[in-house]
Amino acid sequence: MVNVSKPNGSVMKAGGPEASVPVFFHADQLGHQPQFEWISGEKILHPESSTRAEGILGALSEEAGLFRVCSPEPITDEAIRAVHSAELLQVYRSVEGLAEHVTIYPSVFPVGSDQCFVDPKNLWHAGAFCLDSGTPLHASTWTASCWSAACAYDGARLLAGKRNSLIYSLCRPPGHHATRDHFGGYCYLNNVAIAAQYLRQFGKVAIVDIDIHHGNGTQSIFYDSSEVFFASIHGDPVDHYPYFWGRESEVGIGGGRGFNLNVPLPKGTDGLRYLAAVRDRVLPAVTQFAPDFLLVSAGFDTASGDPLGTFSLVREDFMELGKTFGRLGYPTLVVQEGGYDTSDLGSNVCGFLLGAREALGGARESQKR
Ligand code: SP5
Ligand code: ZN
Repeated sequence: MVNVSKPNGSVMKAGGPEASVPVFFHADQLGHQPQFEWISGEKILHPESSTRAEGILGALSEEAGLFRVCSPEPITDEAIRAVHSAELLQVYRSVEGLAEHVTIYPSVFPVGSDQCFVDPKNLWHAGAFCLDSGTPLHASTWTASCWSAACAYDGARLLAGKRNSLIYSLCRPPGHHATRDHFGGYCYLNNVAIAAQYLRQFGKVAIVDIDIHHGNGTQSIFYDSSEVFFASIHGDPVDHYPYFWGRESEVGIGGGRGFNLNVPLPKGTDGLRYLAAVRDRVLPAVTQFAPDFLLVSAGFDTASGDPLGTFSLVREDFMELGKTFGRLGYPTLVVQEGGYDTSDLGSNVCGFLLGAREALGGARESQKR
């Protein structure tokens, strides 16, 4: 993978602006197929369908030669345990043996009791590890989640190897709502946090979360850290999931104070206002932190027409957003999060990545001069 032969026989250096963008994905991520969820008592078809990933793959494959799909290595327990508790992993493993027709929606939550008895092997206790009613457990959930995390982890390993300046991890199920010991928001393992934990041995890591939903899981995992900077730009939690987190006043704690930035935006935010907020509020904080690596927790549910969203970004906005991050010139790993309008998702992801690729190429050229 060091050198890539061009059709005309000349050789270009992999990782240069012309090289194809590695895309990490494994087919077993498709096995997790949540059927429905409840929102305010209403039963709806589950938005986090496996066709999301298929749509993204389809759109990327239409850009002849610009992307190449790579299968990740299986992820180790150790890499996952750098982020998650052994008890949470035990819950997932307990579900693995269930019959195909069984799906667990926890329904009893020991809220406010830190003294209660919790057995992670007893699935009646799964509510002790659960944030909401939209994140069901099925026998296939653990395998799919491990491959999803493996995509982020292998993306991080490749990024650290400095062979590529832009890598895309097609993670699904998503990850940014999962905390050290809770699943929720369709997320089981926090993919971007697992990548960040790996990369921090090589330098400072900035995570920018552009999903419309605040990345409460990622925030909580790095809340006391000054080595991992977390910025999230999202729908105001007053009327956007996850409701309880994402306010501007959440700035980090202890040594991590000042290393957490939340930028809530109102319902109906359009591309222009969104991009202005990124430019004026997110970028200055990221450049001041001066990371060695940039991880983008990339949700596309800010798109116009998204069934869960309230914003109205279009493909051109995502391309501009990609350019905005690419111009910073940091080695960049893009980790897939939400985005539920399956007709536009692939095109929006593609626009974002092409924008980032083009701008990173330009940034590298100007660094050489
Ligand atoms: C990864 C990710 O994007 N997770 C999102 C989880 C959101 N779950 C609850 C969504 C409730 C939204 N209700 C708004 C309905 C608008 N018609
Ligand atoms: Zn989201």
